[in-house]
Amino acid sequence: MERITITIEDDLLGEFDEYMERKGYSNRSEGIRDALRHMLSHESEADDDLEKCVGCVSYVYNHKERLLSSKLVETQHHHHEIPAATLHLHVDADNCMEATILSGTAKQVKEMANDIITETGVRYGKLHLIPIK
Ligand code: NI
Repeated sequence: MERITITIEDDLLGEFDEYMERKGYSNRSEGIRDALRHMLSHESEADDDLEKCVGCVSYVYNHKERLLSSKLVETQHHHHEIPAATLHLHVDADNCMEATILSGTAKQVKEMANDIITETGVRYGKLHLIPIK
């Protein structure tokens, strides 16, 4: 581990400190390391489709919507070569939230996540892609 010195405007540092306090970081170094990891993982998303990755795709949907639940299961079977595990939460009488964890190349993970997110009736779909090095 190396020690570095950085220069930051007071306003930006103030905002960063408030953010860290809200999130519960105990020191600036850990907050800055996480910010860098976040920045670099987003950068590599577009970089190399063959890179080994894990991903978490989260989304909300209405399970009473015709055929949607079975379409989502169908999507997972269609991509059965990609290891996946889904956590399901019954949010209220109508809505479900799912978080599906995927493992594969960046291209595979992005394609499967995209098939889920773009299904009609799936809302707030978002993929968190994490490169494994
Ligand atoms: Ni449910």
